[in-house]
Amino acid sequence: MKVIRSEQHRLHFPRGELFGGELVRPFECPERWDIIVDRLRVRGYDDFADPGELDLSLVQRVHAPDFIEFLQTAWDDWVAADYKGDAIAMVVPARRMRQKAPRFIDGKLGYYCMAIETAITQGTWQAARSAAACAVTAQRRVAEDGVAFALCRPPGHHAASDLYGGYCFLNNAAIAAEGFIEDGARRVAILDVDFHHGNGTQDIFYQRDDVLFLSLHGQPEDAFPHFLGYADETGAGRGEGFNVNYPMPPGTPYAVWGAALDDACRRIAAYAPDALVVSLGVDTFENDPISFFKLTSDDFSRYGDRIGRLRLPTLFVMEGGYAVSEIGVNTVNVLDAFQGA
Ligand code: OKP
Ligand code: ZN
Repeated sequence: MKVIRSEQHRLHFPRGELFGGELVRPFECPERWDIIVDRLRVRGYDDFADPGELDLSLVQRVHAPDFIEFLQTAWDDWVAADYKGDAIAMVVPARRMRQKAPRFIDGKLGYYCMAIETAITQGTWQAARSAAACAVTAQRRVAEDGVAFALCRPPGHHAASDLYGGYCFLNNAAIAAEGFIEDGARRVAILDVDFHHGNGTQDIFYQRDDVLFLSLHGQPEDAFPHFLGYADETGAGRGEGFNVNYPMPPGTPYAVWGAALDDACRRIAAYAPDALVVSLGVDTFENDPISFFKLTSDDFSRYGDRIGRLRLPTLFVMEGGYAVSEIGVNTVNVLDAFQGA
């Protein structure tokens, strides 16, 4: 299986993440990427490549022009305001406030932000672009090989058309789905197995019937992103019935999670998509420091096999996973079992 990855991910690593009222070392750290690469090599993956130049027209199909412009200029605006730290949003347009992008950077950050733990740094835009480029380059590879892995960092599934946050800036999986459609796919399914609800991906395709979105995640009552991901969010307009959420409670074991995955796989099979995008987060792991499901490392093999039995052209796009020492084993267990199915 071809692996598309870029060293440019290192350009994004904020000094701190706002967590529990403290600035802590970000959970979403460069070592995550290194440990996945190491494990891939151990397991015999040797077909690594850099992404090609990012096709901005695909990004524009997913993200609003003003949002793209904001991501490109936010750091320079922040520096021009003479701030010394990383760019962090502080004030957001909450209920009954005007939803209008202001001129000053503090206001812009809040306008485009869905969760303020996520800082923008000097290299954030370039790193986010490289991750999206990995997704698109890997997507094009699926036509030849039937499968590919985009080792994206930063992740993407919380990013909506005009929102960043939850460690995400550009929605890599959504951009890749648009790539499949541009290449002739009539239907694409996106299966989001990250612990967190893929609010950005859901929102981007909510009104569409050519992209089926399914997400297994910690229930919003208890889990980030808190304000989306309920089971009654089923799509709107032509998209009614093409959004499927499986919110699950704290302590969920594989017996329950795997049953939800099986239901999701049956729905995907019934939809008969031309391609499948898997938003692959491994923060469902029992020892993940910020999540509450109880999957074991062997469970990642179990579900990789289930996805493999769909026999669909499949693109894996890396999302979350914060148990850094086990992130490689868990991620590659999915890929190995997929290939062995
Ligand atoms: C990104 B991805 C938990 C705080 C959560 C943000 C989590 C972003 C997850 N107490 N902070 O979906 O893995
Ligand atoms: Zn996650």
